[in-house]
Parts: sequence; C-alpha cells; structure tokens
Amino acid sequence: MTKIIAFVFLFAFITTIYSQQTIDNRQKNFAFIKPTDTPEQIITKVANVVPTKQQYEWQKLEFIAFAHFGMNTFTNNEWGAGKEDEKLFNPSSLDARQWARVYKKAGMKLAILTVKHHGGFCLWPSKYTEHSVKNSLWKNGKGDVVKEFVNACREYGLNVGLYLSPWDRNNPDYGDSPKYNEYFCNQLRELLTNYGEITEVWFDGANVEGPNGKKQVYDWQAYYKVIRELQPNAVIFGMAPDIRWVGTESGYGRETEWNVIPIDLSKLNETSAASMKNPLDKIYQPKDLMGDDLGGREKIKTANGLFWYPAETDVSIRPGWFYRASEDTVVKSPEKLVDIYFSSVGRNSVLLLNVPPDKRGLISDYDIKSLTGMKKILDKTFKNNLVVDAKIKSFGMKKVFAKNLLNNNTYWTTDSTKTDAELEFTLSGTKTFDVVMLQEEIRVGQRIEKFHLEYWDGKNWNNFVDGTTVGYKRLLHFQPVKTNRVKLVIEQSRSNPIFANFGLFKMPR
Ligand code: FUL
Repeated sequence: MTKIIAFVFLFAFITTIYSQQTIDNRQKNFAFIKPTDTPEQIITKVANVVPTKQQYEWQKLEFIAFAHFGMNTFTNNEWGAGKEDEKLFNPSSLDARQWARVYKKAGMKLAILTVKHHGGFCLWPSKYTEHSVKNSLWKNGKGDVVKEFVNACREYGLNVGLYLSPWDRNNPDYGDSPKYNEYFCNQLRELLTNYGEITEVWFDGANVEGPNGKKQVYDWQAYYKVIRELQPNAVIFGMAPDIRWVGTESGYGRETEWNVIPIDLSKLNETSAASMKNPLDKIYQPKDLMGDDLGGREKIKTANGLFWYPAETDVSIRPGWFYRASEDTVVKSPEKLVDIYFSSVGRNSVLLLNVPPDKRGLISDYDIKSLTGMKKILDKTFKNNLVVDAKIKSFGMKKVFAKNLLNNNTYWTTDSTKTDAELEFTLSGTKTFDVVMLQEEIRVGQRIEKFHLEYWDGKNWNNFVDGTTVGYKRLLHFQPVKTNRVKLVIEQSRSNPIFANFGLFKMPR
C-alpha cells in the first residue's frame, strides 16, 4: 500500500503534466513605471518586458563575424586620418567568398563589414564622396567591396551587417552638423537601398572633433528613421535602442547580464507609445553603459521606465581591429576563443568576433587555423547532450505546451506566483561532464536571478556550480563531475521562471 501511495505521489510530480499556455501578445519591449508602483509591481513589470521580434531573431544568431577592412589595412593604422590617398587601397586578390566561407565554417551566422571607418574611406562607390574605392587602383576604380561582400554572404547563407562610422575624419562638413547629418543619411540610403536585406546596422560611439575643433551633433533620430523606413527588420547596434555594446572589447561579458534595464521614458506619452511602431527611437539618447550591474533590483527600483536592451560582445581575434602582418604570431588561440565564447554567448550576449582580411583581401591562414581549432572544440563539446535521455522529476514545475508565439514549443515553468523550483535529472547511466547549458524562454521575459546545480554522490547532494542570470543562454565550465543524478535548483526569480533548455556536456581534453 505504501508503495502505491509513494508511486501516486511521485507520479504527481513527474514532468509529463502538459498544460496549455497562450502567450500574452500585449507584452512589449518597454514598460513605464509610475511613481506609485510598489517594488513588487516594478518586479512584475520588469519580468514581463520582452524582446521585439527583430531583437529575438538577432539573439538567436549567437555568434557573428566582424570584418575590419579598408584603407587602414593598407596603412597599418587603427584610425585613419582621413587624408590618405585613395590609390593606397589596392588588395591584390580580394575574394569575399573566401571570407564568407571561413565565417560560415566557424559557425558564424552574420557578418558585419566596416563599409566606412573613422577615416571616411568608403568601400562602395558612394556618389556623395570622392574618398572611396572608385578612386582606387583596385579594379581600376570599378570595384565595389560592399557588393562583393553581400553577394558572398548570401551565397553562403550568412546574414549581412554594415558598420558605418558616424565619425568621419575625411568629410569637410563634419562638425557642420545639419550638413553632415544630411551626408550621413544619404550614405545610409545608398547602403540600405542597393544591397538587399540588411540585418544589423552598426553605429560606433566614437565622436571626436571635426575640422577646426567643431563638434558634430549627430541627428540620431533622423538616422533611425531612414533605417526603419528602408530596412524595418534590421536591428541597430550601439548608439541606438536595439542592441547595446557590452562595455568592453575583451570578449568577456558580465556574469550577471540583464536584458531589461532602465530607460528615461519621461518624454514619452504612455498611451500613444502603446500604438507606435518604434516609440523608443523618438526619445533614446545614446550613451555607453559600462557598469557591472545594469539591471539588478537596485538599478530598476528608481527608474521611470524599462526596456529590452541586449548586449553584443565585440572582440578581435588579433590585438588590433585591422590586419597587420606583425600580429600574425599573436592571433588568439583556439582555447582562448573558446573561453571567450563561454564568456559572451554563454553569458547572455551575442559574440561579434573580428576576423579581418589582409592586404591581399583574404583572411590569413593564421586566423583560419585558430577559428577552425575553436570550432572543433565547440563541436566536440556540444555533440552529446548527456541529459537527452534522462528521466526528469520536477518539484514545483510543470512542462507547458505553448501555442502561437512559441510555435508549439514546450518549456518548464511554475505557476505564476511561485518563483523557485527544482528539476531532477536521472541520467541513463553514470556520466562525466564539465559544462552546463541553461536557457530561459526569453520571448516571455528574462526572470531567473539565482540558481545552482547539485550532483548525487550515492549518499548526498553536493553543490557543484552556481550562477545568477540565465537569459537567452548561460554556459558554465567547471571541474569534471561524475554522477548519474543532477539537480537544477532555481533559487530566485522575478516571476515564474520559464525554462527552455538544459544540457550537460563534456569538453574534450
Ligand atoms: C571602436 C573603433 O574606434 C575601433 O576602431 C573599432 O572599429 C571598434 C569595433 O569600435 O569604437
């Protein structure tokens, strides 16, 4: 009899309980906070801010390429002065298809080209300046690197991104604000009209002096308008409200990375914002966000608004952003790149890795070797998820079948008032692992604030790894653990935690 009761009791907790959930389509990527909101109401609001469709699609790319290429490749400079002779740009055997092949093979899903860096030299024959490929010796001035780049990306199934530096040290109107803003919008129009679908537009934050010390005042709102009109599915990075710079160029993101952070919404009308297409564009004031904690409880409690603003982690495979032969021997090793991957993709951000073509217009063998090594380690690591055939027991969680937005996905959650939970995995045998992967279903919000994992040693449960935020993806690497039972404990969440994916893996030695 006791056996039967125990069985029934256990069965009640077993995870095959499916319930249906329809996603609330009113959830937005921003929320107003009223002065009268209680701390609990603020927490409920922050837990229900969601990414836009474009932000979500971008986040899923995970690993993307940066191609710093241009005049600086030929002058060995990081920042061009803007006075370089166009004739210096002359790659001997440029092959953008080779770049796309290398990026694709490395597992990257999008590639961003520096079509104009701070020196102002344009990789496409812009009709608004003479400082471009059209006055170079390359292809007798008839070439267009942007065109070759986008065609190659499309051929290899990569999304396309364009880096257009607002700071321009060549343009004589720089610092004469309205005139330069018009020039910049014209360039945006050229790029966003003539090269098909663009997934990311990259706006660098550098803004130094114009000629005679004049300071350029950028008309960001006008720039956003051009982009939204011509490429409504693109996200804008950096000096814009879609994607945020993680705050370093080291490749290492924050351990605690919140996608929802404060924004000043005092200049926006709550009622009209609800029906506007990109309301944040109207009021967003670009700035770099570099603190350790951007969206923790302390940060949000005094905010008048919140918005979904995910991080992108940019880093170069070499010490510099542009190719220099002198750096061939200091290209980051495969192991270092894997560590960076774990500390960026694995910390709820997208990794933007710069792999710059050289003077020939090709990616060098040094970079290819490191990238290939990195991919090999990642492929071997993530090949076998040791929990796929595990038996799952849940304590306070249930498996939910969600329709509509989630395209008939399933996920785990608690009821809406319960913010802690446990899942226990009995593996199909004793396994050794040293990597864990966790994913939240961010389409309904980012919620988990604290979790840990335990393993069973035959007598006791032992804590072996812990963390704070999860978000889109959290990867943790630790000393190998050997066991047949593992427990995931969600200690604290901002609302019912919604858990999309779990994995245990073993990294090759
Ligand atoms: C910085 C620029 O100044 C660097 O040259 C590089 O392009 C990097 C990605 O962004 O702000």
